[in-house]
Amino acid sequence: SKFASGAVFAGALVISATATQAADMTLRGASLFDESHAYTKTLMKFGELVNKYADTEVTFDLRLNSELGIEPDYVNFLTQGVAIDYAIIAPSNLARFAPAVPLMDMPFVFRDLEHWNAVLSSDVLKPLEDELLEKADLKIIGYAGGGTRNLISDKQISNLEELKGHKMRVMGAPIQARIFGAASAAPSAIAYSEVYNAIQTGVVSGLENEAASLLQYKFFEVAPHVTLTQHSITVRPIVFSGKSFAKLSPEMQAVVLKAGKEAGEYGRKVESTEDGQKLTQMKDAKQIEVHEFADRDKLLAMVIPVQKAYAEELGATALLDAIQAK
Ligand code: MAV
Repeated sequence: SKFASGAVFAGALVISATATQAADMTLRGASLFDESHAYTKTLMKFGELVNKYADTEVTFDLRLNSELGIEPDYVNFLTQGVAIDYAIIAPSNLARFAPAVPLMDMPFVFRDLEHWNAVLSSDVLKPLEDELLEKADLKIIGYAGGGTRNLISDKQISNLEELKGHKMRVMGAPIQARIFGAASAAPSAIAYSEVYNAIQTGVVSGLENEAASLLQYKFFEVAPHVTLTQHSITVRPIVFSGKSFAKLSPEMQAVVLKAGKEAGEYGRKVESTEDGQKLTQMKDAKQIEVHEFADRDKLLAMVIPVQKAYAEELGATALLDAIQAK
């Protein structure tokens, strides 16, 4: 399997000090991908920036390629303060702890890259950050992302008729299934690490994902059709364990916050630039066939009432309005 199962080991943040020597610190992180993915580049940049701003040397132990499992595993680790200190977690993977957080990556919430950037550069998401800190003891220290999520399927889908009843994997947040259900597909929540096999064995006919992740996990081997629904622009919160954060000195806390914010900005530039290039690369290599989607406006009209209902259920209507007003 391409994914390791989530190994559990305790004690991530390690601080040792002797009488003669300043504290020497190690921070451990986890990534789903290798160094070529903007996801990992963001986390590596975070480490670099911490060392640029800190007075003492920090050792970064970043575990790549799902060595420590997938994002739902990372969430468990971070909230308990074991195994790792920081990671990137898709908002939809935070639903279990903070149900309103998946408003951040709800399909069709952003009009375009400019809107997405305006939201992530503002403090409009602050109420969601507060909810996450309060309910899960997780601190969002920056926002990366910027890949566009499209449909990836084992058959051609170019219009609503072809989308009808399409069995597709979605992320575990209930809003993801509701949106794609409203769009007339047949969504089911499956762990990211199981998706390739689920398509290969015919459990589902596809998923939705960004170009960089499609390339890295070679989903095109089992699902070579990409449909440009452009339903999401990826939001990647850089999440720090509240338990680990509390152990840092006030100076180091300030450094972590500054480095997280800047690493997020860096990651956004990298991923939004690489996204189109990676799609073209796979197209040129004949690994994928790219299709336009004819009925995007109709799709939008079908899902907007679901977005509104979801926000209302969570008492987050004002927040959704504020996001849309950006
Ligand atoms: C993508 O590869 C990433 O955005 C990652 O954060 C998600 O967990 C994953 O998709 C997914 O769809 O579960």
